[in-house]
Amino acid sequence: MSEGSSRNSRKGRKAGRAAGRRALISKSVQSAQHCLEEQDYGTAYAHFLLVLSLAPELRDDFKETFQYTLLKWAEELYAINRSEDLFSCYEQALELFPTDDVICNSMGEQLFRLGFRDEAAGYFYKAVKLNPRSLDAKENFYRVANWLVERWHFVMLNDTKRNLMYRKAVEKAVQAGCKTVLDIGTGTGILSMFAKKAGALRVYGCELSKTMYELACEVVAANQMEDGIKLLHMKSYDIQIPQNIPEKVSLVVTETLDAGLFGEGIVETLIHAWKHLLLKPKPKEEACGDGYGRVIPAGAVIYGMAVECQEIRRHHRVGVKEVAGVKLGEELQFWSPVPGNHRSDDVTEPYDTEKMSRVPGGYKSLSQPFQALTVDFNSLQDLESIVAGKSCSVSVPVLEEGQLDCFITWFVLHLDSENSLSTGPSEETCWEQAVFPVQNVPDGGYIVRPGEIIEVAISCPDCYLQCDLARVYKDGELAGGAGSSDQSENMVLENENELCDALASLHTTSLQDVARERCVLESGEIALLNNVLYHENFKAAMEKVVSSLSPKENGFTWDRSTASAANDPLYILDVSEGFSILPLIAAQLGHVKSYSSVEKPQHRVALEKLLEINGLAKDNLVFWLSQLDADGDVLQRPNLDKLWSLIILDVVDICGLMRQEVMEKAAIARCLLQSGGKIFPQWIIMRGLLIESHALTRESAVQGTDPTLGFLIAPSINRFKVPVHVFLNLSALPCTPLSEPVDLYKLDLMNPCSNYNSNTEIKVRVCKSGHVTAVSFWYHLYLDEDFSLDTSGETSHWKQAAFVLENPLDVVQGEELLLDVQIQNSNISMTLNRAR
Ligand code: 44T
Repeated sequence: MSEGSSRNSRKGRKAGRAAGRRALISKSVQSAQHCLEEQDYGTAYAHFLLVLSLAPELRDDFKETFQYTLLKWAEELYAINRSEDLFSCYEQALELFPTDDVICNSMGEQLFRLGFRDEAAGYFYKAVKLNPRSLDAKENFYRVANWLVERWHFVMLNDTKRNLMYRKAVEKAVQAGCKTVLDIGTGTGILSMFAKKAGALRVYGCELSKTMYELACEVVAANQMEDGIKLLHMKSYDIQIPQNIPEKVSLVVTETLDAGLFGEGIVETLIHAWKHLLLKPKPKEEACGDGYGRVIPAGAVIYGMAVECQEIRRHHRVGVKEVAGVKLGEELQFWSPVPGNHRSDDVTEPYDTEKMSRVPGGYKSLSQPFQALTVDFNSLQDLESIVAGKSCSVSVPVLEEGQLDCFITWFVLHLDSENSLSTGPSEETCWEQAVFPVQNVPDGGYIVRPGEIIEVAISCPDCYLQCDLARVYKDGELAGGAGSSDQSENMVLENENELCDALASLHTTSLQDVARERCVLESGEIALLNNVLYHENFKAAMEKVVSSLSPKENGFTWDRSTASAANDPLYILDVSEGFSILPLIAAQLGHVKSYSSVEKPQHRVALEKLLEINGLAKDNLVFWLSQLDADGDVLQRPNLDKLWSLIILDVVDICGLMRQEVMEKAAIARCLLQSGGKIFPQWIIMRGLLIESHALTRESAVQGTDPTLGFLIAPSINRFKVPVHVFLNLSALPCTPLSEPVDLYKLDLMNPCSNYNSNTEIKVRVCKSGHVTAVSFWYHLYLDEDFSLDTSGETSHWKQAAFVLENPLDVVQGEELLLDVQIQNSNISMTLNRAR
């Protein structure tokens, strides 16, 4: 058949169209590829879109090229702020490839960096579901999940005792006539559901977090209560009557509390609620509660206790005068960031929180618990006195001799007159305690003895609980606090008025001591400075590198070039995060030029002061970041004709996980080393062991419907569970070890060959029968064959981590198991299998 005649027949026309389509497709493919070569990603993207819409059969072939083009084009759109176009591109791409995890994950990343974190979480979650092996998507999902749903939700929902207590109190109030209920900070909606189930007529719940609000909607629907509970995505302060809720309520239930009681803003929240959202309070003389407003919890009593605790001490006070040959000196003082240095614009609380029962090394009570403060949540006047800065001082007799390291506080929450729960340190509770380290302690520590009285100053600046040492006295006289050389260092106050004045200024002014340089360090940085073993190991290993690289006195003949090389110092770079004195230790080795990458001006001043104290010349230490251009990379050669003798990388974060991009950094570092130069650590071994830990299990997911008293909450919130737990103190974690520690993984920073994206299956022998629920892990950092650091050691400033297994396994002693460990970037995944 000739071309001419076919064009006229129907079949011919169809064939012609098909040919035209083919031609268009192949032309577009050519254009797309040409544009790609020219890096014109926008046009390439448009061509590919056309091709893949016209020819679905090509989708598989072009998938990867298309993904690449999309990602590149999205980068450009992002750079020029065309975010709407950016998202349209992704939506188009997802229409072509609705089950593609890479596009889904990338969409999530774009949403995340534009601030749409909830939406991002949705796409990451979808990407993980589409491809459970995608470690990138998993890592992204876990990161946002941790952000969006705080981990304490799991612990609280698993606390049956707390749930029962709240249910009882709510039931009692509703039965007593409170028929309209507002749940402030509804979280997953559990308290609202208690109220509805108890027979409340109308229940409103407000929640300021978008993710939690959406979760609550899902939970309430899953329990078929959506008709009875109205949920609002708003802060209680913004609720308007009748716009948002039609009426004032007779009951407010809330658990917007933190370890320090007021830190979640309950005082301000309830003052507002009493003024705008609640019916009037019941007058005292009235017997019947009908028609009045009330709050659950009704009130609380805060208790405090004086405590000796070595673990808290080493995180809040530099207790050493010299570290690996570096004198710290009187002229320099290190401070921990709580509480005296708290600023009102800080987002964090002015206290630490700890589960005291899980502090490594334990603690010793130096006093009886004392009552620090009481608050009646049903009294507007009481609430307002707290905003007004309610303060008092309490005299506390010393019961046991010891170092006064901190005060801890907890509270007894009176839900109503019959139902209370305590967040105390020896209680079985999901709660932590608030910790107030005693500041500005003399060198030998502050020793208190039986017979002495500690005067504790309690106050509420900015509605945050605050607990300070005012003074210690004995028989009416000031006590020395043995070991204290300088009384003026302690805040000693003579009477109550003075106390209040001083408290008012305590949080703004520093003591008038000008001769001393002050440097505020994070608690992890203080623990690091206290870690003598760490610094001594570094010193010893650095000495070896220096001596191996320094030109020998005898040995070979001197010529001009070796002579000049001999005069050249060795260059050592420390790229530790945060404060580090390793460059000073290096500088003391002689013939070394040290480079520090500290960022904070305060840290720099402190290091300069230490140089002076230790009699080192200023030019021994270079502040590397100030030498680089604004966006200069830390890892570059010291100067054109020099390379580094040693680069110190900070590979493990104090949370207990490897930092991101360690291998990438090591790869660059290797290129910048002189021959014989080293990277510290040279290699890293990840160690781990099988454990049975119900505490970890309770922190990782809601355990069915039992703890939530029959309500279906677990399926919804458990979507946000994250298997890796960080910031653990393994030595104090309630758990049973079921195997010996084993090497899980080796990362060689000096010899990369075997490292990348390793998947390994490790044989582990069970040493005790039980139920393996998790694998705890930590790291050994090898500076060289002789000197290594253990991130789980007693003096470690690092915390440790654990991986909670998706499928726990019952095991018997002697059994051999296979642990599959996958590592990509800083993301870890583990599966435990029986040996085949
Ligand atoms: N921490 C306990 C906090 N909210 C508990 O968005 C104990 C911490 C804890 N919503 C370890 C262990 C524990 N209007 O979802 C949150 C929050 C919301 C509000 C609307 C308001 N005015 C507020 C104020 C807060 O309420 C929920 C609970 S607040 C914190 C509770 C297990 N670490």
